[in-house]
Amino acid sequence: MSRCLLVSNRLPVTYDENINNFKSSSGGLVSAIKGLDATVVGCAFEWMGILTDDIAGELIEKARQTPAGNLACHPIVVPKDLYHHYYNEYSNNVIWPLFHYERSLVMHSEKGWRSYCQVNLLVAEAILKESKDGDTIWVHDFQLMLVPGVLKKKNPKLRVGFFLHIPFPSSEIFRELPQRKEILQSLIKADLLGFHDLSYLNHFRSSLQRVLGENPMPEKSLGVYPISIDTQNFRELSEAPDTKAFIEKYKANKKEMKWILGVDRLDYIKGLILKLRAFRKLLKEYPEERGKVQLVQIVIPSRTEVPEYQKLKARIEQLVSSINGEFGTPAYMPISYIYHSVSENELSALYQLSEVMHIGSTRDGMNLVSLEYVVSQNEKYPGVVLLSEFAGAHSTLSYAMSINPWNIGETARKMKEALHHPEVKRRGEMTAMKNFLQRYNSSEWARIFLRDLQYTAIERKAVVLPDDGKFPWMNLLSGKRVVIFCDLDGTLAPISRFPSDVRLQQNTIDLLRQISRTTAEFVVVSGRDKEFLEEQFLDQDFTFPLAACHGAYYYSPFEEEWVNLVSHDSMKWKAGVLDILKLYSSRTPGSFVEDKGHAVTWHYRNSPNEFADFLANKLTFELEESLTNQPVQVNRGKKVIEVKSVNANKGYFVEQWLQRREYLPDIVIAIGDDTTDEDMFDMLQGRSDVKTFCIKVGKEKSHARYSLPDQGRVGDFLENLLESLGPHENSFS
Ligand code: GDG
Repeated sequence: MSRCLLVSNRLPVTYDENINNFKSSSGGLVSAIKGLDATVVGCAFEWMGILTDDIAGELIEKARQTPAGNLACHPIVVPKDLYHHYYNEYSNNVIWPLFHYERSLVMHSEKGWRSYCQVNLLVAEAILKESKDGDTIWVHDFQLMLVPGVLKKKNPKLRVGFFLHIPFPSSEIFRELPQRKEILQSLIKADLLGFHDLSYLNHFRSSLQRVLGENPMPEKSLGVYPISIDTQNFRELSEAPDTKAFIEKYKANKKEMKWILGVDRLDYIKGLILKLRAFRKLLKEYPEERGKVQLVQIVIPSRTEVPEYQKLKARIEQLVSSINGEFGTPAYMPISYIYHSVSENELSALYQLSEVMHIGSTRDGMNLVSLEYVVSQNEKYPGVVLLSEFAGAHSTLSYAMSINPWNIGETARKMKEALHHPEVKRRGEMTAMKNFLQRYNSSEWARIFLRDLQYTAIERKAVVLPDDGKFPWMNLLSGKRVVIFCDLDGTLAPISRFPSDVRLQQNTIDLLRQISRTTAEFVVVSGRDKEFLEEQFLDQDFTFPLAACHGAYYYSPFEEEWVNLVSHDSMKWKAGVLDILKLYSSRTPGSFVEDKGHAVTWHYRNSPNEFADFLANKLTFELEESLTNQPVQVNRGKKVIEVKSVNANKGYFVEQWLQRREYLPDIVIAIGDDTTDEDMFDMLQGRSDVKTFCIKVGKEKSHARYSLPDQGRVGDFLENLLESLGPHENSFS
């Protein structure tokens, strides 16, 4: 089993003076990782994190020997003073507020930034020292954003993944960061960069475009992986005798009172003031609820030495006492305010006893509390989740009741609605969410991330077509079931100034005719529309299966008709996008818009360079902002910007094509010149059940393991391919 080094700011253990030793600590990331099942994920995990040098040397050794759960720990020792500047002055005073859209709380500091650089360097050096060949490095969160850059610079062979646990803000906010370039230039070095939500990924892409002027990250190096929880553990916890004891104890006092529960770390992003105001509004506007509902708010102390947090605590406590004063009676206290953490059994009991869980974060990377509440619910009498639409969990918990925490009146109305939500609806909604979390737990989250990381290419030089036009592996082809997926523009036919001028040349047609007579199956996979492919291929005296619009349409020579592989519903975005592209096209001389059915493209090859590039940057940004959460991909190719349905993807098409076959071929060859062909290469090179050879035409960066220097060598390659396929009349039926 390979080793995966998890790296985060802190180790998942904290020093406890009473026992003079370390014990397992809690927190979002820790809860998620502790639940990972190594056998499911397929990796043996070890954890690296910082300990400050004020902890005696002997204790540091103890930390090393104290596994967190079953994970070995490797402390990285950092001077306490340096840690303070890195953690408090930069991570918490700059990145945290800025990334959570709290610009007024950002406190820039030169020293903070210098310390951030220094600590990130120390962490990266410790990783380099600890890691061995074949290890995977998985770096976590906003405190360590410079680590991927240093690691890849010093050892490009290391496989490095990075996961951001907090939101990535809109580029409008991000570009205010003085160190925006340094941060982006490091993050793009990761082999895989993961976010909780698609909107964060889109913001990141637009930031690359706006700040660096380009998006150098291959599509497969970016991904959305909403974190989950250790579902099984929470299920077991809900049945544990200690939890039952808490339930019995509280039930006796609670009686008929309904509880709205809040569990939040003391932080301005958690929207605590807004929540209290909404609760006050509930009691004011709906007097019939007074005496019947109580807000049970647990606030976990956090960053207690920071003045901003002290001020927030004071404001919360003032508001709590004012509401209790206004609506309380000797027999009724509207808000039960608890300012300390509770045991996991007590937490589980509170989840089970509360009719409503309220998460009112103004911004929250994900929010695990909402997921924990769902899996702790009783099947027969479940509660309701009121969930801020600004929490990443909003995309996962599709049946939660959405709130905009800034709208106090509406939130109060939703609180009322949630308190009286019919039982049968609650049951259906909660079961659907629970079932999802049963399958998609924290192990699944890590497994998917690490699987994708496994398949991201590690810098390796492609093998260039030798002078004799024959790759050595072509000797393997004779007598085998071979399938060839081949692109058209820039591969079978040279690129032309006007796309409509592109034509197959006579020598290529001759070669294709001969290939069509071999036992190999040749499939043309193009971004072009159906009509164009028909013109090029259907009047020939040979026929091939054709895939148009990146695989959205498929033509089978046996059926002699086109099949639409993408559903109508997933194309609702198209009309709006066409309007935007036309607006850009009308002000850019020499450019035009092409409607390809499942994709729309803006071409600006013949436009004044600088102006068109400038508009292309703007357009990419506008599209990514407006298409957040739509099932589309925005791609920048060679002087084209294309928006296409995610299902109209060459990789997806090839995968479906192989899946529909009764037998897998022995060998699959894919060849193409464009960025859209990378999807095909990535998909194929990630498969272990079939031998694949992917060939990039051109010198640009690619994941393909083989390359032809330019389109001019394609003929040469096809000739040798033909020869290597061997006797023509063979049959495998
Ligand atoms: C960051 C991001 C993202 C809380 N109080 C008690 C207690 N907890 C546990 C909860 C939960 C965890 O702490 C809190 O996780 P959250 O996700 O809600 O929030 P952050 O700590 O801010 O985490 C966040 C997360 O990273 C993971 O990516 O979701 O958006 O900000 O597990 O159960 N546990 C116990 N007693 C308490 O009083 N035992």
